[in-house]
Amino acid sequence: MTRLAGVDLAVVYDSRGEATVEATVLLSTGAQGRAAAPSGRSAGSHEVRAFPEGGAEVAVRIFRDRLRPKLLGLDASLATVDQALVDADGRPDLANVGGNTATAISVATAIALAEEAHRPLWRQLARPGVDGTVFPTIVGNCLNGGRHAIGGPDIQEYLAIARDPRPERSIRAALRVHALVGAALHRRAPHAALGRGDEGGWVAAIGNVDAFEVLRAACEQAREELEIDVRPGVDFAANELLKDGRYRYREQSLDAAGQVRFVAELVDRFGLSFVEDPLAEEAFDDFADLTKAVGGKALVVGDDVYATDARRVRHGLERRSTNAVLIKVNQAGTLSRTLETVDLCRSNGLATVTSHRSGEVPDAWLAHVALATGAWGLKCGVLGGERVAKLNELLRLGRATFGA
Ligand code: 2PG
Ligand code: MG
Repeated sequence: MTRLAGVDLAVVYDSRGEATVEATVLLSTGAQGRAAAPSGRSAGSHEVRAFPEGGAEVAVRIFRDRLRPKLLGLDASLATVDQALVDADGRPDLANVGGNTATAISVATAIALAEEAHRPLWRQLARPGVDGTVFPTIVGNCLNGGRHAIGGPDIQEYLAIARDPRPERSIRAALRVHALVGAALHRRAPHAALGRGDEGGWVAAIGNVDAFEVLRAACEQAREELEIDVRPGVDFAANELLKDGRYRYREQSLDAAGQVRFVAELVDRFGLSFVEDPLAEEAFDDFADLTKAVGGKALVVGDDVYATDARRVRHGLERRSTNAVLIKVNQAGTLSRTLETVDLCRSNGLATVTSHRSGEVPDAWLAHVALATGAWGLKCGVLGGERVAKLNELLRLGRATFGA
């Protein structure tokens, strides 16, 4: 039986320059895996705690003193290691050892197991019926706002939704929209500085609705030029907009019914095909109202409302809250928990979108998680080395299927 022969954890930095953790796993057969965990900024309150009190340095100390002795010598299966991580913590939110510690060790273990089996990570994790030939739609961040930008719109993410069987085509389309959005923003204010936000999208002083017009025009141009299906999408991160029961924008403040109407109007006016977190994290019924109104023409995607937690997704299924679920490994804390949520979505007809975090690491494993889970989409940004690492990995996986 293969055993966990060595495991270590160390501090590394994410794309915001904030400390996170990286795990190294050694199996008794000699196979190794290494993975780092990312961090969110608009984190939902139902996701696991990324770090114990005190942050990444404390996480490493706790790992060395208390966690490592419980892991060494275990049967090296993902289920056993993930269960040991959860048991060692003792709390569902993993606040004692930290969700990022668990994520990094879980993913590093899966990578080591894949290496031992001489197969790619996606095949190691593949869900029943997934053969690795169906590639995800690219959900690419073109314009940043909210807590991912300084001086941008209130809405967090303006996205290009690029859909094509071949990843090199969808990635090219998302990159083209990003470039066209930048050019349009520069034309609107030729003397103003143009920056980039946490996820590599542009940051400009532009109104919430004007930004949709820029995005729509860029998508239309890219669609015509490249003959690739690319449409506008959005992540409202509405939890961040909600204050004292109202969704507050610079230009207006809306109650829940007003927010549902506003979002439905935007879907129609700008042809949005992807609408993430248009409502706050407890608003299961308001989500259902919106899905009823626009679910036939757009994906309504739950992020903070589900926090990649199977119990919350079950609650959403009962209420028909959304038709899609965002999947973030470090919201759940382990790959096993993540795959449980994915399997629940797959058996109930909910689309899944595998997602990065705003503070990312330059690892590429996320592309494999998307492919392995038959994800409808991969949301990983389009620019910045930590985002491009995932896209380039998807290109490599695409070549394995479609040839050079
Ligand atoms: C989101 C994510 C990633 P964060 O809201 O979907 O885009 O942001 O990682 O800050 O939670
Ligand atoms: Mg989100």
